[in-house]
Order: sequence, then structure tokens, then C-alpha cells
Amino acid sequence: MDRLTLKLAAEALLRANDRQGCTVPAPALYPHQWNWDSAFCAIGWAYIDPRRAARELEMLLRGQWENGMIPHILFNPEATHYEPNPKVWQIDQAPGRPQAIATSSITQPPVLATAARFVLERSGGDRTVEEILRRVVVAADAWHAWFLRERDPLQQGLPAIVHPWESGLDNAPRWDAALARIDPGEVTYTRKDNAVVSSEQRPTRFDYDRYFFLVAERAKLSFAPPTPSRVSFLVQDLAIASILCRAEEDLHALARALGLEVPHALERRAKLAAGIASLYDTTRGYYHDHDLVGDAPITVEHASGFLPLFAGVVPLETVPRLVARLKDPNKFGTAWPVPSAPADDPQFDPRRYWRGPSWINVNWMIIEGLRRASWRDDAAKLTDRTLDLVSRSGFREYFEPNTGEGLGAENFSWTAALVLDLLA
Ligand code: 2M8
Repeated sequence: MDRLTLKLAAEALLRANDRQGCTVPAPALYPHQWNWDSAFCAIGWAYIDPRRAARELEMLLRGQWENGMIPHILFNPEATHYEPNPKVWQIDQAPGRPQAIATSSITQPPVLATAARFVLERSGGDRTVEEILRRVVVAADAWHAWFLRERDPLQQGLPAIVHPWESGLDNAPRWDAALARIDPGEVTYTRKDNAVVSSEQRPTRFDYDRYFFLVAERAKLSFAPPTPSRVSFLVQDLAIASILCRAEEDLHALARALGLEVPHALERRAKLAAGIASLYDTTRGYYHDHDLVGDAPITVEHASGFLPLFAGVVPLETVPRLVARLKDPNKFGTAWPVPSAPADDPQFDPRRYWRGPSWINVNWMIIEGLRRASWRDDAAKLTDRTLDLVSRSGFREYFEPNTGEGLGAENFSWTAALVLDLLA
């Protein structure tokens, strides 16, 4: 596909996946509204129709809980081909849940404010867009505050996740040890994903047993803020900290541009930046996560280790070390970039979801991070290679990093949306 054909096809895909104002990630596999998917989609919609882009973000606000959390899934009652279905989350008794829509009880990486700023900057002063984004500012501010109020039990500027699904990088090897500690017992559940995508490209039964166990645990604990002694899984997630840190900066800029105040955004950003700095391992030369239940660093490497670049918090002297890992063929310098796990990791599985394949949203955040760090040539090369990958293999969910083969769902929305930005 040449670049113009790619652009037209990306636009057509977003339109085809539009369900009255929200873009489903992939109609056959993911028929609801997902949190960070919508934020990435809004970035693509901004090139087609900024009002539609703003609407995508506004649709996410329908799911906000009273405590500020914006959940990871907002369910479409007409779609029944995804599990876990709304009942499994048992949120009917949850304090402060939204009344008008069924949602999951967990969150996802907060890309919302970053996407909103992006949309505003491409909206040409459209009043309708500005009006919607004012509401987004208020909602994002409450959500950001929630992360540091309810999800940072040690007050270290490091938000913790209670479920691998919250990371968005679901079955990444970095969660294996923390999950292995859990004995889920007999969990009964239905899976529908394996009917759409080959099971060798999806999370395993080991993962799903624990995913469903943890969903039930949230309800059992009445959705209360987690502490390491009360929950089975609690991990300070470097990627969430990085994305939130970036989002605080974007929220601050967005609010100012709209004549609003978000008095705590920069303060929160500083706390997050300090938290992220504490996760850098000078000996190994990369950033990592921290397991709060096991009270130990998680030294398993992952592409998420580059996201402090996206937050703009990597010290100048550390950037070359990260870039060297990105280019090393034994680590992240595979033929088709960027593998989600390093090629020399014993857990590296080039066809299985977040355990090896390349993902366009991760590439996009790394490209943005490299630009911020003024590594323009490498950012440009990664952009070209990413566009070549999609031109060659289509708008797939993820890609085999050695061969470039498209894997996972077809017609995947954020792949199309972010291609529109990479082409611009
Ligand atoms: C994947 O996660 C969902 C659960 O949330 C699943 O596997 O069913 C992840 O790739 C996640 O990051 C993404 O938001 C979601 C929808 O694309 O799919």
C-alpha cells in the first residue's frame, strides 16, 4: 500500500468502527468502548473531524465513577460476544458507580488528557470542540487525582494496578511472578476471544484463571482502595506512571488554553517524575516496575521501560543507554520494531500478544518520546519502519517482530488512528 492509500484506508477503518460516537477497538473481538483505545482513536479522528474526535473523548466520561476513576470498559448492551460480560464485574452494589451505563471496575492507562490536548491543537478554534474539552478537563483532573489518592498506598508517586488488564499490556512477562503467587482455585468462566483469534496469539489459561479471579476479588473487597496486605495483586506500574506524568503536563496546558485552572496537575506531575526516577536501575540500565505484595522490584524488561521518554523525564545522560537497548538486535532492535519484550528474554514469544509482538501504540509513544529527547533521526526511522509495517501487513492488532506478519484482531482501530498521525 502506498502512503496515500494507507491514509484513505485508515480513515475508512475508523469510520467503519464508529458506533455512534465511540470507536470499537475491533468489531469481532472487542465490541465495547475501551478507555485508552478511545484516546488513541481520538488522535486519529482529529485529522478527519475534530468534533468527532472530541465526541470520542466525551463518550468516555459517561463511565466515570464518583471517586473519579474512568473505567477500562464501557459496555455496549447490544454486544454480547465479549467476556467477561457486565455481570461478571458485579458492580451493581458498587458505591459511586455510574447509573446510566455498565462498566468494568478497573481502569486503564490515562491517555485522555494527552489526546484532548492533541485534539484541541488541531481543532482550529472550534467552539463546540472547546466546550466538550472543558468537560474533559474537569473529568481528567478528577481521574488523575484518584490515581494518586486511591492507588498510591505508599505515597511514592507510583500508581499501582490491581489487575494486569489495568496496565493495558495485559500478559506482559513482567506480571508473571506476581500472578504465579495467586492460587485462583476453581474459577469458572467463558472465553470468547479464542474463537476469534488463534489461542497461540492470546493469553493462556494460566493468565485467564487469574484475570477472572482478580475481577471477583475487586467485588469481594467492595471495590475499596487496595493495600498490599489486602489484595492478591498490586504492582507499581511504570507505564501508567509515565503516561500519567505526561498526561498531567498535557492537562495543565490544555486547561490553560481553555481558560481553566487545574491547580494540582503540575504538583502531581512532579511527584510522578520523582517516582519514575526511583524505578531506574543504574546497574541494568533500564526502568522497571515494583511488586508491592511481594515487596520487590520486577526486573523483567519490557517495551514499557521506554515510556519515561514519553513522559519527558529521562535525564539527558540516561537517554543514550535506553536508545542503545532500543537498537540492539538482541533486545528491542528486531527487524520490525518495537517488540513488546526483548528478543533475548527467555519469555520472549514473538506471536503471543504482549509477550513479544510489536504494537503501534507503543511505537507511537516511543517515537513521541524520542522526539522530545531530540533524537530526531531515530524517531524518523522508527516512524518510517512503523508505517512500512502497517502498509505491508494491514491494520492488525499486533505484528510478529521478526517477520512483520500481522497478528491478532483485524481492522484494529488504534493502529489506523495512530497511522494517521505518523503520516502527518
Ligand atoms: C486488550 O485487553 C482486553 C482486556 O481489556 C482483552 O484482551 O480482552 C489489551 O490489548 C488492551 O490494551 C486493549 O485496550 C484492549 C482493547 O483493544 O484489548
